[in-house]
Amino acid sequence: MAPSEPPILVTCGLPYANGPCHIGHLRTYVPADIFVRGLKKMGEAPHFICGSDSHGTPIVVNAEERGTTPTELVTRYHDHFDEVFRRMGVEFDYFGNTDDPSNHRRTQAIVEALMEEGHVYPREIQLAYCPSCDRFLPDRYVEGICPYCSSPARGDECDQGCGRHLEPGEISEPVCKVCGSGAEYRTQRHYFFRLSSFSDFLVDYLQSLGGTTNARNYALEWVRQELKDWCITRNLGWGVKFPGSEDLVVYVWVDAPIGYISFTEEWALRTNGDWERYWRKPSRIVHFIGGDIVYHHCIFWPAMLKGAGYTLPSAVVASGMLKIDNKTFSKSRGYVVWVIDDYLEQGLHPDLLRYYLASYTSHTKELNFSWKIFAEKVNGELVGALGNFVNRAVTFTTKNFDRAVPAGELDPEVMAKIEGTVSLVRSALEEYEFKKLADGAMALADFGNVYFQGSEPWKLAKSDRDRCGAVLRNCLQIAKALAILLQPVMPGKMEVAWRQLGLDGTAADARFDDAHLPIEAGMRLGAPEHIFNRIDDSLVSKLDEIFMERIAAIDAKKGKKQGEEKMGTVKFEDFKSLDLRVGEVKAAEGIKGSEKLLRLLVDIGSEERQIVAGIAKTHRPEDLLGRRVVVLANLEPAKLFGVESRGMLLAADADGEAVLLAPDKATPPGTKIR
Ligand code: B3M
Ligand code: ZN
Repeated sequence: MAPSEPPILVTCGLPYANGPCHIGHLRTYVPADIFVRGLKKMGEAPHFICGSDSHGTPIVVNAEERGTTPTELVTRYHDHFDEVFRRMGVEFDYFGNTDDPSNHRRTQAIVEALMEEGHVYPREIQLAYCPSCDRFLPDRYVEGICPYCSSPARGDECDQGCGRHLEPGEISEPVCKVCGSGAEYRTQRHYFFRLSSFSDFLVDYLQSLGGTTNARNYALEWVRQELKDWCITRNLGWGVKFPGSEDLVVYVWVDAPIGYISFTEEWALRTNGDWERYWRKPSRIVHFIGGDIVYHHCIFWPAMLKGAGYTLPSAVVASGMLKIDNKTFSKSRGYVVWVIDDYLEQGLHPDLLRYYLASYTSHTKELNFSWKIFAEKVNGELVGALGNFVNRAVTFTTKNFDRAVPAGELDPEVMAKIEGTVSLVRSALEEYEFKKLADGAMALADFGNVYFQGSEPWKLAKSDRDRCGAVLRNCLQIAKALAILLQPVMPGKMEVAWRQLGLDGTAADARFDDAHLPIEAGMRLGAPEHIFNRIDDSLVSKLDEIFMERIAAIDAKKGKKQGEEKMGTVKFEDFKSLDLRVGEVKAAEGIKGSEKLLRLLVDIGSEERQIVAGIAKTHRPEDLLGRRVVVLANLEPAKLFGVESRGMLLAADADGEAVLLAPDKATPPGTKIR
């Protein structure tokens, strides 16, 4: 393929190599991958670059807490992200690491260039210093109060209040995060980037910046206010050494975006490519990022590039936020879906999630993820509309035309619909509107279903075989167009469709313009098979349960902490109101869809009670038969997984493992406990 002019480079915000990949990450990476695949379908030859962000204090703090080294930690998560991207079909041309020597070299070269041009200067500043640890406290090593809004804040950002980036020395009432002592301010020499002198340049630059309006507009608002010079050094051993200094490294937000350049160099080295075509000469650079790092990409980064004489990005595409079950995404509160454990390892196909992420809402709006909506989208849209249409076309042709594409005219109406969809998809990609792309293609699938249904080929098969053949050829043409148009979103599944249609080559290699190339009459189809499978209710329950359990475990931990802090006394009367009895387990079985719960029948003297107990992970049903247990018999009834539970077994909670209580010698069922 002839290289595009100007050459196109697409990048994704670099994941911190500091923890596992969750769906929030994919909200940026999947659309970027769709964009790149879409460009290829338009005949462009983009390159797609990303890598791990390996520096910064959170990584050092995390490594210390785990008793490991930053290098070890970073390597582990680098490999993890690399694996996730491969498995999710996010195909970078190069996935680098900001701790690689090439990034150290490129960062130092850029900082030196900025110094030579007078854009970097030293200044004495007051910095938080911990007397008992005997060290300066950069960024995450210090906590305190936000000077702007008085919320509790971290050293580098007001994470719980106004969300501002905090410069070193700004935080009030600093406390050392390592030992908890109050920190003091001490003077130290640091280096500043003269951001204030880039205001006029940035106003001009941002006005013509492509990408999504959210990025451009926020950035313009900031630039129109006052820009402060930016401290670009830190007292830390981990990072890129600041040129000419022994004890300073550059701030992580300097060397992280420079990764985009050094990864391009690494890619060029391996492929005989030319990195300067992208970064030293006119090119089209498109950055996909999360909506929370617009400031860094639209203000710091272009100013640095301008100051050091590199090519400026042409577009910044910022994704909207993610919600889980309509709650704000939060790892610490359990509102998170981990890509490997919660999704891929549950046997779910990557393309289903890719489709969800592309089609749920506009790229810049808030996306809500829940397993229920996931199942609805898969069952209704992918199985019900798309899969069903392709399957009907292929199966019907197989049965009635011996698996060969029938002859017959292609309907002008069908061809116009296909052409209209192709141009819609192209403009969707130009606008970074992936929902528009997915919806447009799905509307073509709906059109196909209506066309098939309305033409009644099952009747024509008997009454007018030629017309029947023509209808099917039109349907197969639509199916081919769908496979091409949706390949960027669902690359794996659309190859399955492609093979069934018996087409040459791959859906990946086909261009959008091939969508209206007539499908050849007489061509043999592949064997029909369902492209998508229904997600059944029990799977949804199971996935939901994993999620709910995580939240419950976190809440329980918090509750336990609080409980331990203020466990008051109860009156004997209150204790006596509990109907506690010895019981005997008469029957036990699992509950469909739940990994944790067992349904038990327990003899409590007066009757046999149905009780649902969360002990499936620790107890096999057959081992419970005949066992004596302690039952709380007057607990309010509750329904769990649709099964009524009337009572509760008492168990010790040994770090989440249930240890059942039992009388210490033979005691008849129903015996009261006092
Ligand atoms: N590592 C991740 C984030 O803040 C950060 C991105 C760097 S991009 C150069 O979302
Ligand atoms: Zn604040």
